[in-house]
Amino acid sequence: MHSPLSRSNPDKPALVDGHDQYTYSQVDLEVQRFASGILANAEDLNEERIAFLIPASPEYVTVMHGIWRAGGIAIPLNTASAEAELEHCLTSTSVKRLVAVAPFLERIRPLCDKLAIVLSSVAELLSDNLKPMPELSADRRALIIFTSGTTSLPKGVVTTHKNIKAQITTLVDAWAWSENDAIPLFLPLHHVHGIINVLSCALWAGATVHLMQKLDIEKLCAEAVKGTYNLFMAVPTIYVKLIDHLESLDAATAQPIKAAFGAMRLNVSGSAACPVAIFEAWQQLTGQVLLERYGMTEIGMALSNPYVGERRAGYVGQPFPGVTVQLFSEDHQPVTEASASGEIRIKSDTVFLEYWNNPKATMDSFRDGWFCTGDIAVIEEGYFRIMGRSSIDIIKSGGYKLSALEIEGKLLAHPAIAEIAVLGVEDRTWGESVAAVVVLREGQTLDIDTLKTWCEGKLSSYKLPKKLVIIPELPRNAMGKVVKPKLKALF
Ligand code: MCA
Ligand code: AMP
Repeated sequence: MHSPLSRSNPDKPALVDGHDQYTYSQVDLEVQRFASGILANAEDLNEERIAFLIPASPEYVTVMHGIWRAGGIAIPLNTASAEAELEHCLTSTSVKRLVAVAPFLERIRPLCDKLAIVLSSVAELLSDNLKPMPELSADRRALIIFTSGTTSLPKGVVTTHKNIKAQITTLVDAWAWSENDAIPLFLPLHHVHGIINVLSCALWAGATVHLMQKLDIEKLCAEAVKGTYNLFMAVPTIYVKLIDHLESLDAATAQPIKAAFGAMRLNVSGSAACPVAIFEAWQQLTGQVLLERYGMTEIGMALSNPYVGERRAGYVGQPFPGVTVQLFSEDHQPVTEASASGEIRIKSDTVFLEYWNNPKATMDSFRDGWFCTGDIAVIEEGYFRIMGRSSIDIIKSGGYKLSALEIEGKLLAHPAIAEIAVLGVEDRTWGESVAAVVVLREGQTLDIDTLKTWCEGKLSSYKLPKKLVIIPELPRNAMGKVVKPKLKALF
């Protein structure tokens, strides 16, 4: 699989960006030009890591597919990341070349200079001297996505061409993607949800992707009313925002929007638990029965409610065909008892290859060939229900996985902070929101706004605490470890 772009209908629009449309053959030609340009005198990039800082745009597709076609490993960076976070992504993967578009090109230049990375615009790398492309085996590395976890710094999740193909085809088959589909893409393009579930499935199936650089609820609703989309995929926070928006409108304005979502062939929710109240409110407003599914950066999608059949509120359904899922007890035994909980473990072609340059973390995340997700579930009447995570240090806010340890590590450097504990607290909009409990140094004061200003360049704004409580002492157990569950009561 060099470049998973549909070739069945070359004149069909693959991408729509504002008033501009790009057909499959136009996209393919740009990919070929970019792949030729980035290869320069080489015949194969041989898994060179090429990073790029590009928002949702035709250029994003050109670069991602161009790197794949030329035999490189694509590293899509988060356009909202702070410089210190980008530096970690670039140094931990020893990136030597980075591609960007304005305005990110100028923003990233000082960091590239500091790290001796060659920075290019997309335009500079488009060549009209089209070259033959290398033959790539399916087990070649193709993509690195950074994900937070129980360690303080994000890890690079490496997937191969074979993994990516399996992740795409699993969803294309299960959710009946076809070239008649049209979907809006507003999710960030440095995570599996945006990259695989929306963009790659659509381009594989020959569908049309309507690009939005940022979620714009009003524009989205206006396009929906025009009948632009028949498919919609989002995180629960976005459904909450849509519900709030619909409820803020007068009945005559809201009605066509509700009808437009109701007329789509599928609305999917994932990346975090969809509360039953949101599932029901969406159904009540639009008539759509949300399809909730469960996935993870390391495994793509694993569990899904059925496309045809009963979609159960509060449940994530059953394993996709080709994905083997087993619950395991704390002593690593398969859970056989009905309704007993256990950790979700996965075997599948969709499961990633390794954490980049981190064999210990890779080894620790597998047991007897099973990838251990750290998520706890039960099976009730044939449907999986996610009960939570084995680690309190992982926070899911608006679909982003955040590491409490990473946030604590960064904030501890603040001169007013003597001790800190970061945790996720229940929040209607974000699912969980980041909360911090702080012990101050003597004579110091602190509030959220000063903390926010201090964090600029160090931490992305969506990782910042939305709530801050100051206490004289953190509760600790006999081992000296902070007892975080006790702190939840403070919020
Ligand atoms: C934005 N803000 C947030 C978040 N997003 N705060 C907490 N959590 C968030 N997720 C803050 C910003 O820092 C900013 O704060 C303020 O909200 C407004 O920012 P803005 O960007 O305008 O917000 P938005 O456009 O409304 O963004 C909300 C969002 C976004 C659209 C829900 O968070 C998003 O796209 N989430 C999806 C993430 C995703 O795709 N996850 C998939 C990974 P201030 O004003 O103070 O600066 S999981 C995955 O891929 C697996 C495989 C799976 O299962 O899918
Ligand atoms: P990430 O590592 O960012 O890919 O996030 C993956 C994590 O998101 C999983 O390990 C789960 O904890 C969570 N997740 C994804 N989908 C769901 C869902 N439908 N319900 C509950 N949690 C989910």
